[in-house]
Amino acid sequence: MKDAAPRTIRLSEYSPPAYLVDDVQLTFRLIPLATRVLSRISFRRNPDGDGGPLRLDGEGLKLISARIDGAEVQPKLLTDGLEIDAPDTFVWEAEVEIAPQENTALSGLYMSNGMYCTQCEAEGFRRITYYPDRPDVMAPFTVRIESDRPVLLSNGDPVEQGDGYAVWQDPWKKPAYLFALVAGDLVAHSDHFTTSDFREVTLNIWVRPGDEDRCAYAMDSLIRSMAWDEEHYGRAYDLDVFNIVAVDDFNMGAMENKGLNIFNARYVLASSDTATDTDYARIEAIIAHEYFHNWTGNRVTCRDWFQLCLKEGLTVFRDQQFSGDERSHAVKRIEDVTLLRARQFREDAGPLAHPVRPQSYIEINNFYTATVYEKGAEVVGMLRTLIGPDAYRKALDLYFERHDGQACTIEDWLTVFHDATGRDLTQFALWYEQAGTPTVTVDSRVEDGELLLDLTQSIPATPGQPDKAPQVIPLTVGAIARDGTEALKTTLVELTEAQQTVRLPITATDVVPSVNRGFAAPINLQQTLSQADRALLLAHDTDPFNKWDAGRVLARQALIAMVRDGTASDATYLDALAPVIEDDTLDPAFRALVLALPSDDDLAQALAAEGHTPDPMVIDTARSDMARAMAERLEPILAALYDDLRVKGPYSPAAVDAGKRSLRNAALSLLTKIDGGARAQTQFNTADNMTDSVAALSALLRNGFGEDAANTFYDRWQNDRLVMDKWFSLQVMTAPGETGVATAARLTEHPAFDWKNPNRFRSVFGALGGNHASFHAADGSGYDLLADWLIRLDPLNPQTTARMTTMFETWPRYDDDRQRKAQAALRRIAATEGLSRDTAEMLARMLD
Ligand code: B3K
Ligand code: ZN
Repeated sequence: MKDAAPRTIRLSEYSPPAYLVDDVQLTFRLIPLATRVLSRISFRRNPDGDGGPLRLDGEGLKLISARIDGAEVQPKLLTDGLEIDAPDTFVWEAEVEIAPQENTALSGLYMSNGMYCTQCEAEGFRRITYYPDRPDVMAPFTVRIESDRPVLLSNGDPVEQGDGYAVWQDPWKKPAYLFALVAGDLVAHSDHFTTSDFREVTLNIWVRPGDEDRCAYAMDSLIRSMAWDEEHYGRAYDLDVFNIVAVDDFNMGAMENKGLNIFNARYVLASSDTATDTDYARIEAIIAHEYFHNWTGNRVTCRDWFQLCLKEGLTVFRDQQFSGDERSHAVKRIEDVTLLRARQFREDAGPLAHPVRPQSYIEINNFYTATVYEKGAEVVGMLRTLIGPDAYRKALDLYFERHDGQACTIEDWLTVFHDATGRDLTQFALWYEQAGTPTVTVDSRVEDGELLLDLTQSIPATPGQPDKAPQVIPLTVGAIARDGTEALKTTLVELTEAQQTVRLPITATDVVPSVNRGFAAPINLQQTLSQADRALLLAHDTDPFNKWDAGRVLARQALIAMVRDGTASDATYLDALAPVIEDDTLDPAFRALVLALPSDDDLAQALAAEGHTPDPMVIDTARSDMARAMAERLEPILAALYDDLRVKGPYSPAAVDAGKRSLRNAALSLLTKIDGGARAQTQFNTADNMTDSVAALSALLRNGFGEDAANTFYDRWQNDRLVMDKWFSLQVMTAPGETGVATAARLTEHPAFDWKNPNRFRSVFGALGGNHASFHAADGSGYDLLADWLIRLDPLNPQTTARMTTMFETWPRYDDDRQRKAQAALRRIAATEGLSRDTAEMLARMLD
């Protein structure tokens, strides 16, 4: 089906709906190629609307019949819906036909391995029936499903079921994007939860038969999330049943449909032999995230899609708090910031930069971005830092009390904070409006027993926003004296001007300032510190984030010197690293992060920010040389860690054991550079869990002796789809130099490369994007291979195609030749006949 002519939607043009909906009743007669959807919808004219006819969204629907108050009508059919004059209150009844079996876009009602399932956010409901498919139209839904499948699910609570049918009722008003339906041959892993208001809730995780023994961790995460939300936000669950369904074909991670979360199977299913510690942590975070949406997203939803960060930024912030509480705040913060810098700072620095609340879009699915999610979460975190945890809780209580059942805006959100604290947030609101990562420069000196900081802030120009006003930047500042003691405890400084000087009392005469502790503000910090200053912070900073970051800056500077000047790896960095790595009072998970080098892409980003043109092969070589130098310099420590940190006893995914494995495997990765692969091979042969197995296989592959292990891994796991995704992605990601392109091309020929499955497609091409030297291969072959496959995928699955074009977003960083090749690849995709609106918008933004 061809998209209608692309239209730009603007926040400034928002107008309330002409009609509101009081009640929705749907009947589904499920048939793969001819499903009938019968709707009975009670409409009422919106007193705040601007009059006009009834306009319903609809896409690819075959209208069988339509009635208004029982009388047959002939609405005017448009390419993207229908229109008809209607009275002030009336009942609309329609019957439409759709073909879920032919729905390869995975938006609306589609089929995955014989199971019917839905994905409606953002605008998939209009592919199911005619409806005002916008989040500010909210209604209770009753859904009857007729099908031969044994398990029939929809939102809310079950009210009736019999042979071949089931009826579900969701009493809570919701927008259509939260609608869900599932019908399939499924089995449940069940449990229960009693809420703080004594509601007995049945919890079910529905999976394909055979997968039921891999649900325990997701269930455990769900129960912990439910308890956490009660304790920390006073939010209890509000239905008698909470269902989660795992689906193999899914465009993203998961979806928070009311009472019926639908998940990509990879974020539900886990067992120690098939899932890594990282998989477990992601499952925990995503289960929590979708559950937390029940209040931040569902009970309080968004007025329009420009307000997406209202639910996503807040819910990401909440899931980050949860994971920090469940595991380690320091480790979680470092991981989150690493991701923020890798994805969001990268987005902010390129052609796709946009504000946390964008001003316009063509396809809203293109704005489920790192900026909306991750920077959106940072903005919530900054509000909390500025007003403190107690005022934050008070504001959130007011938010839920005032806006329960409503579709809200960022203005509503900020007004709540203003009303709860009396604080003027006019300048703070710029965080939602201005794109770009602020740069803060810090010059410091000690004068009369005080630390003086000269601070400046500037925000780079981004597409459509040449000039920026100064923002409110909460900077958390401490200081460490030369003897390693703390000379200033963490103090909050509010930077509001382009230039500002602050004075802080300190207890020593010679100190190193520790600025932006905990990464309180999402900024690029430019602070002139010597290597010795950074080494002091790495050794002694009491703030774990800045302790880690001091090491990271040393590593980055050393690597950049290697890349630019061809210098040898830096002794100061390696010397500073040793005592931290062997300090067993420090959490092993933290030490593993200290040991990790910035990625090739991070280094390219850093070089570009300093005005240099990154050369991917030179970067890759430098990073590999540095890893070898680390291994040589730290060998005795690494070898001892490797031997001592072996986890005994049965596998547990909990943070303590996972942390030990992460440090031990970080040591293994370095040691494999110099031990000929002996340890990795032994570990691969004897591993009793997937974390150790994947770590060993990666180390072997990265160093060129992984071929046999990869084959053994394949033989063992060829029938397990989630593990096979790892097999595909590991080979591409670890392929040395530019060879990842050939590896990816070869793997696309493999019989198990089911390119229509988004997980499998991403396992090869997402991994290619993660292999910097290969994707940016000098001959352009990485760009061409990706372009070929995106052209192939686009007609089937525009959303996943459009999302994967972001692998090209950094093209302006590179040399002229690579730029030309990347642009040529992008133009070739853009010139494809019948290209989707999704992909066309992304290409236009990247090429303009
Ligand atoms: N809200 C969904 C994302 C929907 C993406 C639509 N393209 C999952 C989440 O953020 O929880
Ligand atoms: Zn979300």
